[in-house]
Amino acid sequence: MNKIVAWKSLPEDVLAYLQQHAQVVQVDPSQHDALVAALRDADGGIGASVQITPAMLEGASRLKALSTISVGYDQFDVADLTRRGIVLAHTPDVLTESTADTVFSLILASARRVVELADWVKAGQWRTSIGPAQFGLDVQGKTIGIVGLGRIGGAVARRAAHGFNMKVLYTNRSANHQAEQAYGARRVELAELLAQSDFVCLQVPLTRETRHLIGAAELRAMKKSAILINASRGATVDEPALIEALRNGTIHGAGLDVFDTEPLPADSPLLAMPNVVALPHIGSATHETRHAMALNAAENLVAALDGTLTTNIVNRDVLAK
Ligand code: 8YV
Repeated sequence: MNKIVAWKSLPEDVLAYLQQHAQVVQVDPSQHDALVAALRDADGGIGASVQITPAMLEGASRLKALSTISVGYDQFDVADLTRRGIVLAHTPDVLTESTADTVFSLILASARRVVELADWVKAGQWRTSIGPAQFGLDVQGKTIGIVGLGRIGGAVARRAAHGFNMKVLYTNRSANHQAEQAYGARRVELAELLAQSDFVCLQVPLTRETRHLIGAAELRAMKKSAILINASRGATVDEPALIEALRNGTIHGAGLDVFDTEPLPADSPLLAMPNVVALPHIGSATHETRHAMALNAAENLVAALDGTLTTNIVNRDVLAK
């Protein structure tokens, strides 16, 4: 029977499903050495939120497949896995809509100051009828610039165009004809997107090319009234430059679900800024979606170990080896 290491706790039914197919060893991810030892002895692995480095896989000679409970796979060295002949599977699709909902809640919360004003009410500050000091910015009818129009970007574009009558600009490696037809999305260069958008929304995976894609110069290129939304990965933005831009009024505000360091350190200047909405990386975090992701990842892993997985493979070239 195959042996599987799980470094994230799994819903009961998903664990039971895996146990029908393999012996499952559950490891507390904070116990680094125990995880490395378990991987050394395993045929497959499933988990999320832990960096799996090449060094951790030295001696893991039986390992045939890893399955991440996420769409993002920046926690793996994909080229190294491919060299080792290890299949990497991920969970796109099942989290698209709930993550797009998170993006939209950041847009609305930042523009309409939902968190700040709800705290203000709870603090007993609402003593007379509100005035301009509590006003926010419109969302409907504005321009959204989506940097990276893949699955989640497309679901954000649909909400923006159909739900909020927004004009959609986007950048992407290739044209997204479906989004152009269905949502009137217009593909532009990053410079034009930054200059025109009221909301700049990052939807790119973290790669060498997208690391610090938004730095001081890009923030300066945005409208002073614009809001930056990031629910992709923290490192797509130069965080110190963003803090500076928010402090100086270079941009109006930011809605952030991801950060350089997570959990966000208690002394982060972002926490003291009224023009920042900060969430604890909840992109896909609903009961329904997290369950669907865990099940999807478990099914991916079982199929990968069987040699029957055809979808959700990150390093397809490993199959040619
Ligand atoms: C979670 C995510 O961080 O799917 C991703 O790439 O960022 C999130 O869904 C992760 O999956 C935690 O389980």
